[in-house]
Amino acid sequence: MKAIKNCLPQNSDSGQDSDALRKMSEATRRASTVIESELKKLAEMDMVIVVGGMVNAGKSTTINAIVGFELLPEKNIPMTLLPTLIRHKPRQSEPELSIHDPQRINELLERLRILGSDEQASLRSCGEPLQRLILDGRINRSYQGQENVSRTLTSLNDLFSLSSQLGVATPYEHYCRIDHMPTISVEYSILRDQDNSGMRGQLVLMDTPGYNEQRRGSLSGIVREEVYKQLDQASGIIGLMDYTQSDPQQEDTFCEALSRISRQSRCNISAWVNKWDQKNQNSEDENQVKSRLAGKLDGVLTRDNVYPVSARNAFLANTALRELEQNTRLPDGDANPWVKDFYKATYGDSWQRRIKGLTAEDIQEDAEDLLNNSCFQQPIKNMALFDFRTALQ
Ligand SMILES: Nc1nc2c(ncn2[C@@H]2O[C@H](COP(=O)(O)OP(=O)(O)OP(=O)(O)O)[C@@H](O)[C@H]2O)c(=O)[nH]1
Ligand SMILES: [Mg+2]
Repeated sequence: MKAIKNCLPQNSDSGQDSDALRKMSEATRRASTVIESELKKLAEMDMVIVVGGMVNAGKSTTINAIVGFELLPEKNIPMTLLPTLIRHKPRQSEPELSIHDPQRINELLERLRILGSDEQASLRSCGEPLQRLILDGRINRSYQGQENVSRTLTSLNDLFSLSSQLGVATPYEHYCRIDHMPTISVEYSILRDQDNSGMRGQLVLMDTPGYNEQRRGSLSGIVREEVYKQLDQASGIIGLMDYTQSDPQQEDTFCEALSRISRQSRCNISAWVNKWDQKNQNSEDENQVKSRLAGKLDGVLTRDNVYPVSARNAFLANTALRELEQNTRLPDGDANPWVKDFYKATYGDSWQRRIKGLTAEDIQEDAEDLLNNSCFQQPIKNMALFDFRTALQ
């Protein structure tokens, strides 16, 4: 606008008029190029949905389930330390991991290599991939394929955890900035058959460390602060609750955090109650869970935004369905432990006897049942609808 005002005609002389008009049309062209590029940026803007919750709630498993690949490290011990972005890229079947400024991590590896003999002993007790990385490896700018991506992320998380315990300075804060986080691009298997033409941006999920993550050493105390201050850039938050968590205070603490966030930001919040496969006749039913959480999160969400889910079964089913679609059979169970877990979740403890004679079509049908029973599809549908249709309104 300023550019246009500055070249408005100052007097009525005709030579000067045509000169002024030429300048004006030039300024208008420049202004419209700027507007066009801003609109393009808006249209391509990422829609970030943060998956948050306490340690071990199943945050990484939830994202692996959506993606249909075992990409993010998940274990029954505190695992995720580095927040990680997973971007849905239609038609990209091979996951690709990008690491921002890898030289900062390579400098950390150098610092570990010159530690004294006591610390070197702790290095020898860590997992083999990390030991090899510390001994003579380096981190690259990008990694392709499920195995490389998963191994690299596990090593990176272990590297930051070990460095923190040894009191070695890490570039942790740098990697907590949303534009510096390790980022995986891949097509989410759960959105594969969706019509993407109406999308106004790219859907991105953020895996986070547990809200109560407290690793000893140089990172203790800063993890939560660094990660949660990124939330003002989120379009939505999935608050993951652990159905099997027996300490109600854990849930209260995270609900208070969600209430605080909801007062500060306008983002859409839903609560997913994970590990629903552990429900039995004596435990809380769906109605009770919804009422309890909607009560605790009054003003943040309603009963309709509380979803009991089994991320583990959704992960197993989605991964099996993707394999069956691509290779018409499941891979060897000895080399791929998830396959045995899938059979066990689908056919029970006597799975070895029950899978004899089953065709690929039978297994596909049973995997679809497992996915339906994981109750995962409804919240996914709502999340995608919210994200693509309303985030920019
Ligand atoms: N039974 C059952 N176990 C689950 C489910 N989802 C995750 N788990 C298990 O819970 C444990 C923790 O899962 P993760 O996905 O690593 O949890 P997280 O919240 O990412 O944990 P941190 O990164 O350490 O904070 C693993 O042993 C998972 O296999 C589920 O739906 N049902
Ligand atoms: Mg995790």
